[in-house]
Amino acid sequence: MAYDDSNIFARILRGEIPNDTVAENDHALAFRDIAPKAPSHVLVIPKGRYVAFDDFAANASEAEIAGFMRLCAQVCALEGVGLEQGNGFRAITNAGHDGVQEVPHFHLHIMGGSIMGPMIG
Ligand code: DGP
Repeated sequence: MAYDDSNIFARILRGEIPNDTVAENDHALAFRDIAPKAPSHVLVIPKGRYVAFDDFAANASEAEIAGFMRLCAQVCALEGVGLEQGNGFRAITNAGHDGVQEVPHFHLHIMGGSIMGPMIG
């Protein structure tokens, strides 16, 4: 699947749509999900044009991957995000049709603040 620059996260990255940013670095942006599924629900996205996890893992540079992962770690430790108590969290990514991915720009959901329900359902 080719990357589509009109997707909502591309528009957020271009500053066309407001977002509740919690952290940012050169390679990635972390912001609160508009429809949270947990008391704390943050999305981490690369700033590069990657459709889904497999595209990112295969094609992103080492610097982009490191930047993305470091921002994830920062989100989990950041005061005020709701995960910093150290009680754990769930990190998932949906990819493609079977993964029921709604937004075709790779993103990791980081959720916590309460005990998560079953994974499948
Ligand atoms: P999925 O592609 O299925 O992994 O889920 C996309 C997530 O993105 C979903 O939890 C809702 C969230 N979302 C969709 N549109 C917006 C938006 O405009 N702003 C924010 N912050 N989140 C959004």
